Amino acid sequence: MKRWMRCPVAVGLAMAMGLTALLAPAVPAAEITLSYANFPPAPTFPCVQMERWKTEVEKRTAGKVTVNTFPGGTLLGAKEMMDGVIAGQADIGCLCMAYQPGRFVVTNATGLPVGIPDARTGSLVLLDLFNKYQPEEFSQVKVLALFTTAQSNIMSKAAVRSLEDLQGLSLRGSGPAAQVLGALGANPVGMPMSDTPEALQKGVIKGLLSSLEVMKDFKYAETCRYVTLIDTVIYPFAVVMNQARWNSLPADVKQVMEDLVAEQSEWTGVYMDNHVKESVDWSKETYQVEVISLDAAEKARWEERLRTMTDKWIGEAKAKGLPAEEILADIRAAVEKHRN
Ligand code: DTR
Repeated sequence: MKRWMRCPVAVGLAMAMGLTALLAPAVPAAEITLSYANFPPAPTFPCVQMERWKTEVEKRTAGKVTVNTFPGGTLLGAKEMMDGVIAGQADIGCLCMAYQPGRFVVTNATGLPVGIPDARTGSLVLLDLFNKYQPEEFSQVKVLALFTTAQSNIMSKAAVRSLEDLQGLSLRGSGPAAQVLGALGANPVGMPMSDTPEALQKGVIKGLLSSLEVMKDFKYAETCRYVTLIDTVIYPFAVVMNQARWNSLPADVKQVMEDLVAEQSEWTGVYMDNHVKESVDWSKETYQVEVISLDAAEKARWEERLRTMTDKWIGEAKAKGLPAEEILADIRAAVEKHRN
């Protein structure tokens, strides 16, 4: 008999351990580990949707897949996301397509003033558009989700009540939103959202044009005490996966992710729409933010200024051999189809 077997405590312990091992549910160690990069800080909507996707994938694959998330640009920054994923620096990445207007011409058409009323509708429109046109710029990745922000509005340190108040005002906006600012006579300052808090702090910009959930998530309400409702363009986002990594996944895991594409896209839109409302209420209560609405005559003046933006995009798209008018007609039809 081995020495430890003579000790009843040790024998009891060994038996208990054996029993525990037998009774323990068979939780397989994760066979697949995926890295998921994101550019803004953890509490913001692109990261909230990332954590939701991680939770669902881990649950639905019963522990076979583990997703390690990297918010705040810790793995890839805003503008290196697509190339970083293609190069395999991250398996998955979340990118704002408006930050690279010339690269994502088809999907960025959703960022024109085409009347997308909310993020849920925008997300479903974007998905339809992608499925129909399968743009070339995504040929090296697998798309896992597509969603948009809610409409953009002005957040500013000083009140903007008319077009005159906006002239020459340095406001931050990227891609189509920067074009909106330019057309309205503001001084557009282009930068990703992740660089905006510092620029606002330093006074380089006097406000921004974006969806209003950022008033709470980035605490912009602390510095921007005015919101001017203009309900203009949305920003489109994509979540993409390295193609070789996708190809290497077993069929059952792929199926879980395929099933999630439309679900996750719509979930994110709905989350965004609800969160915008919470953020505006929070900003009014916490910082007495004033929400300014334009009257019909003033609004008409603003809209008039935006007419040329779509024409400019049509020219660019046609130069790339894209069926520009058809794309716009498809977007407008999809808005009517998905609108609540
Ligand atoms: N409106 C776009 C995208 C955007 C909206 N909310 C967030 C939060 C975190 C990152 C990006 C965004 C923008 O202004 O960049």
